[in-house]
Amino acid sequence: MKKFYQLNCDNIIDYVQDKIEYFNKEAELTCEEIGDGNLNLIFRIRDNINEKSIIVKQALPYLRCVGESWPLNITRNDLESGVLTKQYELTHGMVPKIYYSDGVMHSVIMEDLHNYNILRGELLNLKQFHFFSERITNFLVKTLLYTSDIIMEHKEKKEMVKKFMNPELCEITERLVFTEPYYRAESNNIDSYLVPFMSDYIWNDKELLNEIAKLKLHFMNSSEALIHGDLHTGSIFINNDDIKVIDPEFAFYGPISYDLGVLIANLIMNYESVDGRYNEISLKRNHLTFLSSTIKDIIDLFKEKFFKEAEGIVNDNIFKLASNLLNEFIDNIISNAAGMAGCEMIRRTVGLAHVEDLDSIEDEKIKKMVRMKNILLGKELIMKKNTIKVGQDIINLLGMFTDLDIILKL
Ligand code: SR1
Ligand code: MG
Repeated sequence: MKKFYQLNCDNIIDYVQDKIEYFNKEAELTCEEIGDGNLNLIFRIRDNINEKSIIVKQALPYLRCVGESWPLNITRNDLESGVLTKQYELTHGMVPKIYYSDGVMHSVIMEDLHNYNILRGELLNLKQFHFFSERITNFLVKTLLYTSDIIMEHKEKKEMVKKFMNPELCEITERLVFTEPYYRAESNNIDSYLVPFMSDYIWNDKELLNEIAKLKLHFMNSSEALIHGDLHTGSIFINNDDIKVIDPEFAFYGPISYDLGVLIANLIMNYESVDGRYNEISLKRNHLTFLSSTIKDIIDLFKEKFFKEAEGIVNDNIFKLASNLLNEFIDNIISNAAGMAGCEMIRRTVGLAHVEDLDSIEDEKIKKMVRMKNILLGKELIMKKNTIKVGQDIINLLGMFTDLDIILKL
């Protein structure tokens, strides 16, 4: 009877050679632990002579960034392999290829994207990718529309809802994105100067809390499509002509707006942080122009592609007879995506898990201002979500708190 054991650099080479026929049996392989994420062990196994490598990802039985006090079921990696397989098929390879999925070791052996870099890091270095909005909207439409009731046979879709139930990882999002940042919870990672600010602008704003609660219920109760569930800029690999989306461990049947909202939020946070990390005006301006057109295009291209593809193949008689169903469905996605983006921005500033874009700003005074601006912008997106219809509506909000330092006398 085969048993689970934790992989490490001493035992993993034998494990890999036993499971896949990828490397020559005599090859001299090296192992490097490269995981710095919040949840898993990740290793790169390489044959330096033949320049071949693979990645092994193994689930830990607890939340890595919190410790054993937050236990997690290790079977979550099995779900992730299932999602990657589905997304690979739907997108013709926009996610890493799986070589082996191990239901005993709860590990996945997959393609190493060694000639790609993480998008977040590239954006932090002011790199621009003008094809990104086109590609990521293809990924969104293929993975979301084609797993939804708009196109799928309804019983088959319900089987998928069952197959991709992911209660533990959903609970992390429900707590860390939609609950704990909105009161003084112990899990929050908040600098003391933000405590009175949060009290004034967030924690005591009952109307805002009501909107956030509604977004949480929407997240929990809308089995619209097989969503990625954590589509931030650290979940996307990129090079000069291609992207790959990784890490769908938070995937489940949820609201389409969540993927779109998280992505937009992370691009906005990069936008907000540019001022704090660079001085040269033309360099900054150029990057901000690229980011704002990317954000705008993602919304507009998503709407256009989702509608066009759905219109041709919608699968349900009443859906076909309805006069405006698709337009209304897409409009709701865009409004809710704005709200989801607002929650992601607030939680990445004061919640348990932050983003490098904001935290790496060295000048403390500028960091304080950027964080406050980010929180207020997040709030605007939530409160004005019903007015967000097209990409430009989000861009119009980006300039709102330009003079925050003057307003708040920082
Ligand atoms: C405790 S896990 C923290 C965050 O990391 C993941 O990437 C998700 O965004 C999660 O909320
Ligand atoms: Mg991740």
